[in-house]
Amino acid sequence: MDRKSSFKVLEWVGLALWLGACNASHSPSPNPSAAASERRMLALTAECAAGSAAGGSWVCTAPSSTVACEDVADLQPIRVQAPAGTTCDNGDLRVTEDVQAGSSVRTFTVSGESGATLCRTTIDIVDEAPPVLQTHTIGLWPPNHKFHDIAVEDCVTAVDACDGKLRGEFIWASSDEPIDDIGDGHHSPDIGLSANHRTVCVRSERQGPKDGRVYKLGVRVVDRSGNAVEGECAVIVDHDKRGVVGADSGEKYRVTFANDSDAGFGVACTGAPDEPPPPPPPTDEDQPDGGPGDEPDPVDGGPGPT
Ligand SMILES: [Ca+2]
Ligand SMILES: [Ca+2]
Repeated sequence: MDRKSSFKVLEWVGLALWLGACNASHSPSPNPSAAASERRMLALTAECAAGSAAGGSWVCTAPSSTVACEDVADLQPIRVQAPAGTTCDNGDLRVTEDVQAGSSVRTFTVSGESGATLCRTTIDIVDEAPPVLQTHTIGLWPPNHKFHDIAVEDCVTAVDACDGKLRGEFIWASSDEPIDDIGDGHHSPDIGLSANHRTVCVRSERQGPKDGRVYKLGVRVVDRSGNAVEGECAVIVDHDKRGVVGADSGEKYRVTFANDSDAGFGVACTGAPDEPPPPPPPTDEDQPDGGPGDEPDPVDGGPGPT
């Protein structure tokens, strides 16, 4: 009598969970360590099939030659047939999995109680669905004109049914206030991008006479099969802490990051001034004629600065 039992191949299917803290003072970013433990465990089983295998070898038959990642959990067991004269016992079957790097074809090996291989079968586990994004809202405070680094994982949480190695990058950023206008401290630029496109820096400031600043950051996340999804998150600088929260006043400008030559690429995100920039050096007109700092007056039409 067959003993009805099954043996599971435990497979960690990637749920890439990108969560991280940023340096915002009241960011609602979830706890990264808690999120990192959220993974879904899938199982594949092997069971003895009725009848004997043709020939003198054991035969393993996969429940399907191809399956989408999200359907792996619903797969039926691998069917195992023993050669004529041999008894298949569910209780003896062991299943192991071999994943070739760069391939979605998984080889499943069924072994007997002694560990000797009985047979193998393959399943092509395909990923045709892009990751799913959950976007976050990030708050910056105080509006002291400092840059804050925002990583892709601060901006979005990406989950993919198949893939634990997702690639994410920023593709654009925008602001609902001009770079330099009334009551904003006159610092510029306000948006920068790291060399690997995985961190954007935005300046924590807003115009005094307005209703708070809202940056938006565009991201693209791609899984190893090339399935891509785009999303955006908001970075908000409230006007004050007396109840005037940052309101989206509509996009005033946008910086795209498609090419290294785009505005915003390569802008240093560190060393932002805490105080307004120093006044320009005195010009010749500020010096008394013939005084120690006086330079000869330029000749109209002469060579300009090089
Ligand atoms: Ca500015
Ligand atoms: Ca606004």
